[in-house]
Amino acid sequence: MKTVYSDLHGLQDAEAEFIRGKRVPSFEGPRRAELVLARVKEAFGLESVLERREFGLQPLLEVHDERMVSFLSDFWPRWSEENGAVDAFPNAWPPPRAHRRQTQRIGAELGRFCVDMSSPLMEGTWRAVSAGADVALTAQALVSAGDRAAFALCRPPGHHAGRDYFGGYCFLNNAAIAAQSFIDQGASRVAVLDVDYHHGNGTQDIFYDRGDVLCVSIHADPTKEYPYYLGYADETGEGPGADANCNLPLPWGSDYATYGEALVAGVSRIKQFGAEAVVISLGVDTFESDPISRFKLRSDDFLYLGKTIAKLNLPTVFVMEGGYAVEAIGLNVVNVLSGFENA
Ligand code: OKP
Ligand code: ZN
Repeated sequence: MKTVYSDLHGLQDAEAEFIRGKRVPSFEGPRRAELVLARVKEAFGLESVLERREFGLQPLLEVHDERMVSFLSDFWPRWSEENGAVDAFPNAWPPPRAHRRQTQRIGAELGRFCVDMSSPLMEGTWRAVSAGADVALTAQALVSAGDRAAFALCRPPGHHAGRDYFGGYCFLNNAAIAAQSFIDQGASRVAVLDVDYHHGNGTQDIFYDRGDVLCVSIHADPTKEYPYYLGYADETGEGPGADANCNLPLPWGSDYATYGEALVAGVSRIKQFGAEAVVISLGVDTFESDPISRFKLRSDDFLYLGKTIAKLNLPTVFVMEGGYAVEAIGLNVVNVLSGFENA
């Protein structure tokens, strides 16, 4: 399978994030993608890696609010003029029942779109994240042109970015952008299967009222884990999207015995739905040694995860999401992809 990669992701290089009240070095950094790339080259060959093509703004605007997209693209000059070249975190948010009014201060605007303190903006953020979306779109284009599967080695991740908000290391929802692009090319039913440790709240938000995109997410119990406020089993979709959203939360400490059952259930939902293509939000932060997560998957389990996804027998776009145990991230990702290919 081909991998699409752009080194522009390196422009998103946050110094710090905030965990349990402390400012700590960010777990989400350029090394993650560099290590995955190195392993992919070893496993599938140098010639399996392709540069991205550029698709412009239109595919982003199919899933994101135009105001958020222009906020992201225009942010840095305004922010740095006021505050200097310092990573931007919000420090104010609109409270419940406030109207979403536009203000005249860039810091207050930041709080209207950015829902937490894990996604600082910096000079290169827009170039990094728009390249990431192009990486996902290039992989989708390979699959729509006939490749059975492709791997979009995106960074930073995307599945916490909703229609008009971002957070959780994410800015643009690469997986949603790829799924929407199948629809725009004529597919009538597409599925997103999110195997990241964290609930894909942004993807759910984008497709919640739509019946043409089924979202299935397997993740840690949101009463204890980010993104906290979404990801519960009773969120099943609304309006035309009724029954086209499936959350499979699992307790802390879940191992592959538990995880594999949820995965089989998720895969059979996708079959029943009649999806014509599937986008995998591929996080490997379910790994036993992940520093911010609490599932217990072992490196070999990722082979089975890939094999189970292959049973769908659908055109498949893998989009990189989380995974913070950098020493094993390359092996774990390659295991999913080889489990899929050798199924
Ligand atoms: C991104 B992805 C809470 C801190 C939460 C955000 C985690 C984002 C994970 N202790 N920080 O889904 O891997
Ligand atoms: Zn995650």
